Amino acid sequence: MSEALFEPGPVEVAPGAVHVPGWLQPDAQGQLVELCRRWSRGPGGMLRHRTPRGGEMSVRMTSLGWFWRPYAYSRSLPGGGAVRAFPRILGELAHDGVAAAYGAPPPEEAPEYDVALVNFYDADARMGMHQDREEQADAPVVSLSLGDACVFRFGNTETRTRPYTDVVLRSGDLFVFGGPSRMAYHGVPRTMPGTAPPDLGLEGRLNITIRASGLS
Ligand SMILES: O=C(O)CCC(=O)C(=O)O
Repeated sequence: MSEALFEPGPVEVAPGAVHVPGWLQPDAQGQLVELCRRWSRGPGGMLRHRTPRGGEMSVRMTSLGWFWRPYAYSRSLPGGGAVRAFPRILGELAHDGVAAAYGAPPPEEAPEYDVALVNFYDADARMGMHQDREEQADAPVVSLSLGDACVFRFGNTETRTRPYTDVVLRSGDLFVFGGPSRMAYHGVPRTMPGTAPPDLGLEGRLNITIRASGLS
């Protein structure tokens, strides 16, 4: 597969929604994959959540900082144990990611990121169009992709349907959506199995979305 000599800079997909291709260097991607492995073995494990309508999500997920299930956060796991603490490195990556996407915000406006969802997609997994609406803060959502590429569908704030833009997210890409796009519907209609960087040692796709819950 041919590769671009230089990664393009940030691309605005919609107002407040910015794609930064190749933001994470290969060694940083490798470190995050190792951390995701550790987090996935921790309290809570990787769950396929059931939706209130009885369906089962095809993505496996673990939560950090706050436990997420469709469609609420809680401080403890369903069995009553503590949720793994929000890792400081993800807070740093979130702030750096927002700065990379938008330009550095003034320090007093820096949101407090305190929750992350780690999503694992095998070759058949996908995620339907949805809004990230369980947070009470309006800070931008920061999304990091690792492993297989995927089609990421970024839509509008009104409906799950068109207009939307399909963006290919590859390993190391950053996607930030806030401001007028914070409540945009988005989803992953498919991944592209076998496209992960060979040296990453990951079969499938990991996505980490970092958010400010606004909860206390
Ligand atoms: O996997 C992705 O890129 C999107 C994940 C997502 O939409 C979510 O966690 O809410």
